[in-house]
Amino acid sequence: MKIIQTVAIIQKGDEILLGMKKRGFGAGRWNGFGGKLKENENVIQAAQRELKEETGIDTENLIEMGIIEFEFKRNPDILEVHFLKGTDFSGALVETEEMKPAWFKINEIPYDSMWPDDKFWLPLFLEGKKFCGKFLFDNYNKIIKHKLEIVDKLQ
Ligand code: 6OG
Repeated sequence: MKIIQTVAIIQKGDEILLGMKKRGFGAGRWNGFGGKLKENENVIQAAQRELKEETGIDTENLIEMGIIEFEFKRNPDILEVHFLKGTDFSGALVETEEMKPAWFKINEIPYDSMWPDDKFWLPLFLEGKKFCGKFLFDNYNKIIKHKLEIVDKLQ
């Protein structure tokens, strides 16, 4: 089954907002905010809703920057993750049951405590480049193979 998910990252000047995932898939890793699409939701709507649920903030200007398909050996599901960037937000940032938010300087991103794919696509994302890719994981820590390309337009 293909499961569509979102990851939203706010970029303000030379800092980005990440959250430490406290439970569920990817717990113990810093990541952007997001989750699965609900029925009748598009990617932007799901990303806005998840960002609000996980941080308390609202954003109106999310832009889709990349799409990556993730496969995990011994797991038939494909995760199609859409990565979105926001540059503005309103409301108060709070810690929630799912995420502990923190701002990171772009040259101090905690890649060692993030999903291993992030060091490949996040630099492109930060430079404003759009990307598409596929990653195959052996387990949840090791990438066996990957393909990542810069594109003019996402499909
Ligand atoms: P829930 O299933 O807890 O949301 N996600 C990934 N994020 C990154 N950076 N790399 C990956 O590589 C990921 N796989 C999934 C999508 C899970 C959250 O984790 C993201 C969702 O925001 C494999 O609702």
